Amino acid sequence: MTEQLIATDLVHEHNAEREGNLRRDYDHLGEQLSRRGIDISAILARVEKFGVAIPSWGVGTGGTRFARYPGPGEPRDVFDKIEDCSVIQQLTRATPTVSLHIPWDKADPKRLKQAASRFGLAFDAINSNTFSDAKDQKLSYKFGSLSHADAAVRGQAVEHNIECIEIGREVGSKALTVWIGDGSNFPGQVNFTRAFERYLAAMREIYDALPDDWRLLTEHKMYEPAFYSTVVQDWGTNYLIAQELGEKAFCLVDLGHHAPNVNIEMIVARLIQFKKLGGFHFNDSKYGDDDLDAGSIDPYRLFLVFNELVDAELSGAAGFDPAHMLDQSHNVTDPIESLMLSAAELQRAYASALLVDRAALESSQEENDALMATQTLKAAFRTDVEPILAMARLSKGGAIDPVGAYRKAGYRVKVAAERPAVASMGGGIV
Ligand SMILES: [Mn+2]
Repeated sequence: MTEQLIATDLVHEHNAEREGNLRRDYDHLGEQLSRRGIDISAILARVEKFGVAIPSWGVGTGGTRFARYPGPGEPRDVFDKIEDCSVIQQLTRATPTVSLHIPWDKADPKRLKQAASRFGLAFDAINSNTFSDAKDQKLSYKFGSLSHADAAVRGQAVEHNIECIEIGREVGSKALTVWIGDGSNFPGQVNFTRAFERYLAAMREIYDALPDDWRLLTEHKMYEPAFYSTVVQDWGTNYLIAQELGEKAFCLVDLGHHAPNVNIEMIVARLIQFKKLGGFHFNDSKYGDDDLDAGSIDPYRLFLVFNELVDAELSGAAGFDPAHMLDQSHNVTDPIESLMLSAAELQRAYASALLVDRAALESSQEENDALMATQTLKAAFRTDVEPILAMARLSKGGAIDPVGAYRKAGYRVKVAAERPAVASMGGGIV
C-alpha cells in the first residue's frame, strides 16, 4: 500500500466541492472539441499517461550568486526531499519519478530505494556533479573536470561518474546525465580542440561503464560558470558528442541553456530527426539560465516544443522516447507549489499540442498558406485545456486544485515544525 502524506480524506473532500463544476466544464470542452473532430477522452487518456521527473534539488529553495533565502520546513536531506516529491506526486499524479544528484543525495542506495517505494516513486536519470568540489575531494575542479589539463583530475571525474552509474543501478535508474561546467574565462586560456579531445576521451571511459540498457544524456549550456568559452556549449557540439560516443548516447536539452531568442523547438526537431533527442530539463527564462518555473514566461515557446514532440509521437518516430525532467530554482515561492504547477504546465503544453489539426497544418504548409498554418497552431494553443488536466488528476486520485489542497493540508507548516532550518542542503542552480 502506497503511503500518502496528505490525508486522503482531505483530498476527497476538496475534490467533492469542485467535481460538479469540473464535470460541467469538461463536458462543455468535450462538446467544443467534438465539433473540431477531436475526441476529448483520447486526449485525456494521453495526458493521464504523461509523467515528468522532479529534480531532488528543486524541492529546496534555490538561490542566486548573491543570496539564498531559505523557506520554512526545507528538506534537510534526500529522505526529506523524497517526502516532498511524494506530496507533489500525490496531488498532481504527473510526477512519478525523482531525478537524483550525486553527491548531494548520496545515501545508502537500499535506503533510497525503500524511501521511494514507500510512496510508489521511482528514480529517473542520475545526475553527476563535477562542477563543484565536494567535501574532502582530493583534486579541485576549479579549472575543469572531464576536460581538465591534468589527467589525474579527469580520472577523478570519470570515477565519480562511474560511481553515479553504480548508485543508479542499485536504485533502478536507467540513465546518467552529465553536465560539466568546464570552459574558460579568457581568450587563450584553453585550447578549444585539445579541451574537447580530452573531454571526449574521458566520456568514452564513462560510456564504456554504462550498462547495455542505459542511456548517457549529455547536457549543453552556452555559458556560466565559464564566461568566455564552454566545452559543451550548444546542441551542435552535443550532437557531435552523441555521435562520437555511440548508440547509447543522447542529447539532453535544458530549455534555459541557450542564447535568448534561439529557436529551441527547431533544435528539438533536428535531434528527433537524427535520433539523438534523449530528454529535457524543463524550465523557463527571460534573460539567461534563469531556471524560472516552466511556462511562466513564454508558454507559447513551451507549446511549440511540445508541438514537435507530439508530431514525433503521433508519427511513430523511430527511437523516440525522451526523458521529461524539470530543472528549476525556486527563489521566491514554495518549491512544492512551483513544481506542482510546473508539472501541470507541461501537461498543458502537451494536451494543447495534441489538439493541433495536423492534416490541416500539413496542407497549409504544402500550399504555402503561412497565415492558416500559424492559425492552426494558435487555435490549439488558445484552447483552455484545464478541464482535461483536472480530470486527469481526479481520475488518478490526485487533487482537482493541487495548490489549493496543499495549502489546506498545511503540509509546509507541519514539516516546518519537524525540520529545523539548515544552512545548505545542496539546492540551487544546475
Ligand atoms: Mn539542467
